[in-house]
Amino acid sequence: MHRLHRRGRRLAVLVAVTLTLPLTATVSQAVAATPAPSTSAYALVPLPVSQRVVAGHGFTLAPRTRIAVLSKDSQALGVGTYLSKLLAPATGYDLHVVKDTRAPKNAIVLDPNGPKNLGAEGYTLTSDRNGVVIRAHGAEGLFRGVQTLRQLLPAAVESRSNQPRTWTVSPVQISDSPRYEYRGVMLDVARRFFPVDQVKRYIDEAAAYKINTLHLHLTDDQGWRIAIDALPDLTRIGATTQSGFTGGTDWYYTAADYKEIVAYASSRFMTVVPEIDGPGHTDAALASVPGLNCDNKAKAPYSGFDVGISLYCLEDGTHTGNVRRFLNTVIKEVAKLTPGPYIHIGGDETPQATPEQYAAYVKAATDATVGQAKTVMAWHQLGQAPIPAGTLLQYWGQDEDRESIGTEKETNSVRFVRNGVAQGAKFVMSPSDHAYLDMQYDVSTPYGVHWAEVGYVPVRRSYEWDPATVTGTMDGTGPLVPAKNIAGVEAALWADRAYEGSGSLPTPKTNWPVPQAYADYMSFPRLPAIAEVGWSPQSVRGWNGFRQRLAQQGPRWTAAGIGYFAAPGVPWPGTVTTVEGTHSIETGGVALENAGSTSDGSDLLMWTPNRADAQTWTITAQSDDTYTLTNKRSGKCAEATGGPGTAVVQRTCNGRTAQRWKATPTNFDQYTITSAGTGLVLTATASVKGAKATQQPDTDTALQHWTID
Ligand code: TNX
Repeated sequence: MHRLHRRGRRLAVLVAVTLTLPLTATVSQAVAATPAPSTSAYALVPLPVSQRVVAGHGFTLAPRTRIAVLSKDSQALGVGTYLSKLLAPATGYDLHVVKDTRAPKNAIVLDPNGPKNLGAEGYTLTSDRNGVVIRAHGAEGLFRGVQTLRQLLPAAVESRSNQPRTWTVSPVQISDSPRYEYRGVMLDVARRFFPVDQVKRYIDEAAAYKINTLHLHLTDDQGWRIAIDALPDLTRIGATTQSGFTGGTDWYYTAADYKEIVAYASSRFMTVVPEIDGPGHTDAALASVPGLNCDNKAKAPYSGFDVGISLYCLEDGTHTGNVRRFLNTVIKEVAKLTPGPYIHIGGDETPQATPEQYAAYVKAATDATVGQAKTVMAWHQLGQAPIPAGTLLQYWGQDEDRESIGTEKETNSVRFVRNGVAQGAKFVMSPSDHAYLDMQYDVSTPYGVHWAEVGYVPVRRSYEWDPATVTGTMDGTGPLVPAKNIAGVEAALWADRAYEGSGSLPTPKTNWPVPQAYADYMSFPRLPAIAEVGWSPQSVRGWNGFRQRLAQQGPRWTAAGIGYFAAPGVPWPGTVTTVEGTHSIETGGVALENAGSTSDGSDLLMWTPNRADAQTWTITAQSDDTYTLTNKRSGKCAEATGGPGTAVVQRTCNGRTAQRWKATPTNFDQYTITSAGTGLVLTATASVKGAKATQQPDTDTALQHWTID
């Protein structure tokens, strides 16, 4: 695991905090202080619609505890078996799964005969000293409820080795169902091949957070990863490359491999969506099938790092016919192996295609898909062309697109989305500046790109967005996609640059993690954040609560062997934040910076957090219990003079009172930062990039509460 102990954090020797203790508002401010018992809620992710913490001891598992399934349904029984196997390694218990007609006491009861209004995935869970009952309308809801049950047990339950201890399920009454029916994650197995066992492991990791769809990006310039019987060259040639690698012989899924993935996903109530990308992102196909090229010559297999480099030949009737036949063959075979309703036909980034060529691709690919009785899914660009009603478009725009809405410079994304809506498309939201898991968290993290306008996607950014407004103007009004057209959310883990230092091209010395290590680090904690965006009602979500709950997931990931990023701003158990040291100083999702200026007297302002030097502050204790704040980029100190509303500036450090600040803890690991000179507190004027950093009287408002991480 990388950087568990970050700069500015110290590992404290602490009494082990019982991880299933109900959270309190102040759990982690000084972890050293014993968290006051509270009855608010358990640290569940995603947050359930409602939970009531019940007094008493909860249900303690015993080796002879039974898992009683109130049904003969094989899927419901399968959930029982799944639960038994899940609990076996850490507990050492072999809990028996029994069919029952009435709920026994002292058991874990799985009842799939709950009312229909629970929906396919809703469930209720009650736990007290007499047992646990999960009730749902069918097996799928039971499975979701079992994921909640896991989090009501001690974190050690996630360990794959025996952990002798008592296993008590926290006492609670939960009633829960998802906000959106589609909650997906995409793996880019085309740029970086994930062997079957690593895909399965990722399925388990995602299922724990109630993700229900696995989108496999199976084809791209750098590789074709699914064997097609009728076109063996697609894998014989097209699978020999990856982004950064050549010479592979088995970098693809055979039909049997793919079936194994689909079956495994299905056993976790997860639907597989296969993506056959086109008409761009097709070098691997163009290298394998000569007739897809205008000159009928196979291209060279590609193992580089660029996007937008390839296009099926759609310039004349003969070649368009070739593309049609090719897609019919491929999509027919893929559809046969895929029980789920969707085939994803890509459609992204085709700079060289004319509108006519693009439309010809869309016609060929949608005909082939509909011909196999599948629903078309595609990136939002597909909205520019005629599409079948009910097509599911995947929105990957960003704030830049939203800013352009209604202006003369509306982006193509905005136009394509609007056109898609007009054609009756439904949408899955994957805004690249929130939901792209390949984005670097901040300048300090080893992997990832930062092409999206804001550049970096810290955990908070992956959490703080709303699918209902993410296609609206920046104030959230007038979304392009109406609420009824939104099917859900998807996190996307691209892998075209899955190596350390991916801001630039790799060198022979570059460190390449194994795919699952890259996936773990980029997905945790951001995948659980997006899972909650898709599951929990917007009205119950909030960053301060989330980061407290998220922190309690850390020990679960450690127990499960997930190499996560112990992101700053999350009060991970066993760490305390110290004011002294090198920090990012943030409020409202934006960070204090000097805009890169090195001049005396320049204003400080707020910007999207990235931990670059301009946002890095060395906080140094002075003899009078105050601190100076020195900017790493300029070497200058934060200074306050004047009255309320005056901008806080930077100036050459001089040790005077105007450059001294007091830090006073408030709730949730936050501080008010008060000028020793003016007595006013550091205040951001808004939680948007570019907002001013001023000083104001202390009114205890949110933008006067700062994290120092
Ligand atoms: C854009 S957004 C892509 C991918 C890249 C990714 C890198 C979209 C549909 N396509 O081809 O891997 O950016 O972040």
